[in-house]
Amino acid sequence: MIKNINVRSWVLKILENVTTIEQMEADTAKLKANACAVCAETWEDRNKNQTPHCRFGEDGICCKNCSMGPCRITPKASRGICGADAHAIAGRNYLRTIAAGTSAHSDHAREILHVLLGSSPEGNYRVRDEQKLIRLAQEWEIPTEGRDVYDIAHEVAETGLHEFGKIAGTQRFIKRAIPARQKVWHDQGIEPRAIDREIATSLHMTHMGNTADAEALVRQGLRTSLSNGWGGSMLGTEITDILFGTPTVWNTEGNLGVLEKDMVNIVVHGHDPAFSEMVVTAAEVKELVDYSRSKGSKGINVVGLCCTANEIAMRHGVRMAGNFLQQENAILTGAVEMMCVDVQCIFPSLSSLSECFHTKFVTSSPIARIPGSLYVEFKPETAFEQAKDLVRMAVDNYQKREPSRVFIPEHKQTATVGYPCEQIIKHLDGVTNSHVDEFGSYRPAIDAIKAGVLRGAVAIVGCNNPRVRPDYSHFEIMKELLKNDILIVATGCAAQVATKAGLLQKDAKYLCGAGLRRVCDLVNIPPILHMGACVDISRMMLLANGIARDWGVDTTQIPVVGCAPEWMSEKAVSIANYVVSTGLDVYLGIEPQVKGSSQMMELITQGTRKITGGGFIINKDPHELVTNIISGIEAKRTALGI
Ligand code: SF4
Ligand code: MSK
Repeated sequence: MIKNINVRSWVLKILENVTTIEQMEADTAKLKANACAVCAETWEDRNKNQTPHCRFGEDGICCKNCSMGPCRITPKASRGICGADAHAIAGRNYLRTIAAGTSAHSDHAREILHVLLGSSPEGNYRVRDEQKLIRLAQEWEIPTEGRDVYDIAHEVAETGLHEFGKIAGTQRFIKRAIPARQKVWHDQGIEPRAIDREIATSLHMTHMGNTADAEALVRQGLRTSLSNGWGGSMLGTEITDILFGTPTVWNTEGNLGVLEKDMVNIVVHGHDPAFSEMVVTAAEVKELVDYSRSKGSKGINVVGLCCTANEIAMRHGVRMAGNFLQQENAILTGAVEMMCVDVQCIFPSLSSLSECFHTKFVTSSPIARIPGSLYVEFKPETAFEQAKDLVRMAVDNYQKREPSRVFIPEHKQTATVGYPCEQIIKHLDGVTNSHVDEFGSYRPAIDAIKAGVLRGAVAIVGCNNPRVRPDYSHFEIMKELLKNDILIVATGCAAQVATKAGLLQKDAKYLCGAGLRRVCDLVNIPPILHMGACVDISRMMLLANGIARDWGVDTTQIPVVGCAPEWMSEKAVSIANYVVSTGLDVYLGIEPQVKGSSQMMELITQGTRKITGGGFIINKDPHELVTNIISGIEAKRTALGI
């Protein structure tokens, strides 16, 4: 009884400490006033101007794949000029989306591989996780005995780069999957070949005059997505760990309150840590810190946004300013001296918005050129010098800040981040000492699931999206899952919602059911495990694979599912497809743009189940979606007889 009273008072305390969506919205509204004061527009204004959205685009039934078109499917015109019907057009558009998402993650990985190829003990980029390098080299049968670390690193990089254009064979990482999964991929003809080949094949299949069969397009989508999840993204994650260290647990903070009134604020935004790591390191150089003090500031404050925030938070504890739809808000505080971006999820509007303030907006990659930005092409050989120049420029900009325009919302929350598979294993190992081999074991977690202490796990991933109330779906779904003893692993902007709300604190266990709370206590973890950036969803695939392996069943049987309540990017469509290909169901809060084809809707929700065992469940209402998730998990449990 006394215990229950304690828990209740803790729940009240935690609920008081959680930052609510209403509070986040109030901050945004105040920042919007800052925008109005300088006549700047934001995504809210542009969203209004774009509403209502084009129905043909929404339904995926507009084709502009040749110049006889664009062709749109209407009740009067059931086929395009070439004869393609709604199913062909929606299927082709869908496959192109997957190919684009795959290219983004994979090209990011290619860049990182080139950084590893150029790494040296005296250069800007060094090997930080030798053990992981050696393990990967051994996995790829690259000799390691008696060799210099950098010789091994360069051979690993070259071997990784071959995964993009190999003439024959399939992706090396698919051998990591449990045999049952490998068999599914083989039997269904969706084993991913070279990454570039899958992308090119997808574009070729969707060229005018090629595939018009929806199922064939969906199958190629699964295959292409696998070249991402078990190819490009997995390469990106592994090589990033080798270069910058495998993430460990850090305590940090999140939300716009991490910007400092009396410091030089630099925001790093995007995805490629090769850039942000250098900026973080440069900002710690004593000479630059002293220089910032000579300009009247109290020092240099580097914070992250979007997935870059996740990358540097879990490797350095750097604080996180927020997620995707918060990128303009950061500039609207009037307190950002510089925003440095690399690739993906960057609003081109940041450049004109920065002009309304003193903010320097710096682009750094030929992949993301934005008019009006200061373009400093980042090169591995000169990266550190370039980063120092940028930091100095930001410091010089500090005195141009207009104090009357500064409004930094107070809200920020503490967060415990950095749970890649290695950390999850280490924590589980600490409880039962069940470390069975070099990859460890998930048996303690499986035992908890079998006993019903934990009902299952959900990987919550993805962006936020003005089509729904930003952050709200994430927040509602997370709270409900925790209450129902369902562990959450999170990446990307979804993880940032948890950060902003305060759900990544260990004390968030008081919002959980008794079972999950007990697990959190025993294992000493928060109930939502931060696993990294969107490229790190490959870590989640290895987690699901490891659980299935240690359980002795196929991935499609375990009570583990994916959920993207507010996704928006092409990368997200590719991700959702590789999660389904891995055998897991994916619960979506935003409809994929294929509604205009009954065949495509059937294929993505039911058809893929016959191919991989997984499929989409789509529900725009977050409360209904979470009910769907819980019933899905319970159904898997029943099928397993637990
Ligand atoms: Fe129209 Fe066919 Fe050309 Fe598409 S490929 S634009 S449906 S004619
Ligand atoms: S940054 S892809 S908005 S998660 Fe990876 Fe966030 Fe989605 Fe971009």
